[in-house]
Amino acid sequence: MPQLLEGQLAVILGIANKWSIAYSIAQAFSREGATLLLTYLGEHQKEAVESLAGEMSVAKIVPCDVTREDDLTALTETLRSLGRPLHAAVHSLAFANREDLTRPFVETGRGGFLLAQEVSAYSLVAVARAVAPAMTAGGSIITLTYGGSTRVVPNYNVMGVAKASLEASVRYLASDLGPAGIRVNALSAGPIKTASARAIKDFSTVLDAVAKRAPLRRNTDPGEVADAAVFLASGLGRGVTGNILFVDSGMQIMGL
Ligand code: 0WD
Repeated sequence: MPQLLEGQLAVILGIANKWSIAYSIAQAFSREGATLLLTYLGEHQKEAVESLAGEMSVAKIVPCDVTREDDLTALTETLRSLGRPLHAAVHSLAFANREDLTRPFVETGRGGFLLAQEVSAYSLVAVARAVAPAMTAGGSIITLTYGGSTRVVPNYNVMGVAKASLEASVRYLASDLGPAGIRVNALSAGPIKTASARAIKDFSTVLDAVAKRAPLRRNTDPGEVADAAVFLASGLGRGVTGNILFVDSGMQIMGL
């Protein structure tokens, strides 16, 4: 079988450990022939990302805290220094205070609200601005979202509002960057057991509900999300931009 991303360069933000959705995407991109630039958040994640990178084709591993403009400027510089066009960028990260994912949404303070927006939504705008100059032959920017953006999911709270903002940002970015041949899309994944997901109170009841009620009667495998990311990054997705693609066992169509 021909590799779908042969000869491509992709930057992947958001690998924290082997359970991260970004790690599954990195593995799928690598399987399809892409060379990767990986980023990590803070020294504590550096070692983990370096050891996970071992089995993949990785050009460079660099630090990037998306709340730091210096880090984003350095990312642009690193991409420039590689001297080849960037084809894809994966933004697979989010953050909210744990207390905002456990108490009623109405209790959300200003600081927690703004923090979730900054890290989980605004960062896509900042990352798009940082990587777009390297996408000289067009490209694909992919972010990760969740259906809690449009429907109330218990305890998702401030993150649901941030994901709504993220999804709207996808549409505005797609409109801005489309003329340069850069596509911007989101994958809306079903719930997956990762470190971030464990911060959400009673997350296992959400997993149970999906397994019982989703059309496919099972939860989402990160590999399924990764394969959809390959589609969006590859030429097969060339006509798709500004879209929210659900990879959630069909859960989003269900009323009750
Ligand atoms: O059920 C799930 N797990 C779903 C996740 C369902 C649908 C969507 N998603 C989304 C998440 O909201 C997120 O956008 O997928 C994306 C990836 O999440 P994940 O793979 O579930 O979580 P995780 O492995 O924890 O990766 C998120 C990482 C952070 O991990 P930590 O553990 O440090 O919070 O996001 C990164 C960090 O590596 N991150 C940052 N990266 C750069 N700068 C920042 C930051 N400021 N903050 C967090």
